[in-house]
Amino acid sequence: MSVFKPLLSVLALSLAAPLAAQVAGPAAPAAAPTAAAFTLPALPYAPDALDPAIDAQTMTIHHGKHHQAYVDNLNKAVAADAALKDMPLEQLVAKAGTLPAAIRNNAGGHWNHTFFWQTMAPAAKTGSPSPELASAITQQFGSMDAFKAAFKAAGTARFGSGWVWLIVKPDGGLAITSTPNQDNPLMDVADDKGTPILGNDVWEHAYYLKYQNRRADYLDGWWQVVNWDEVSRRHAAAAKG
Ligand code: MN3
Repeated sequence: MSVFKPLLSVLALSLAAPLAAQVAGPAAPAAAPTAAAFTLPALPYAPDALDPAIDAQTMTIHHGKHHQAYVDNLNKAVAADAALKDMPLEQLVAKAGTLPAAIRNNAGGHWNHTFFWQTMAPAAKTGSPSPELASAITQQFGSMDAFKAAFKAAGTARFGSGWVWLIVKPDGGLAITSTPNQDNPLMDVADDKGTPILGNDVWEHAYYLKYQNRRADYLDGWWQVVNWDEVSRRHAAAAKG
């Protein structure tokens, strides 16, 4: 019987672990029931891999300092409230408008940046929009160029800090929207709700070291590193409902 025990626990772990965790690598040791702390995900590429669209120093500080701070501050805020201690990130985001500002800002910051890293890729590995996504973009915006122009316009028009998004609306159609601070379209407080499939961070910390005040140039350069394979995957998942 003892021979089968290790096999059984491996099987139990792999059944319990989320698919993403299994794909990412060996299963982590089972977490203690009380340790629900959020952690900084590793960048899916080297910090200099998005250069010249985004320089290595910006990536290192953005991921290692800014994103880390959202994670740390989210853990602090959640630890202060027993009712929120074990709530998944997606739920904190969905009800952000009913929660303290520290939770709204830092849960948003953690979700948004995790999404941001995943939806970018080195220029040689971005793939291209799936036929379904390309057709949906053309149908909604007229052409890929018109879509990019509208996305850039929304990004430059965002006053102060925030994000610009391409979302799948509840009716399945595409829309461009922008949110302030670390809000996102999954939040109850969003003006335009939907599932983000692409998003760009237009906080100055995302571009200032390389582009200074030229946010429009950052928005132009960023298309080189949009991970179209991942955006297409997310489009397919969201459009399926
Ligand atoms: Mn940021």
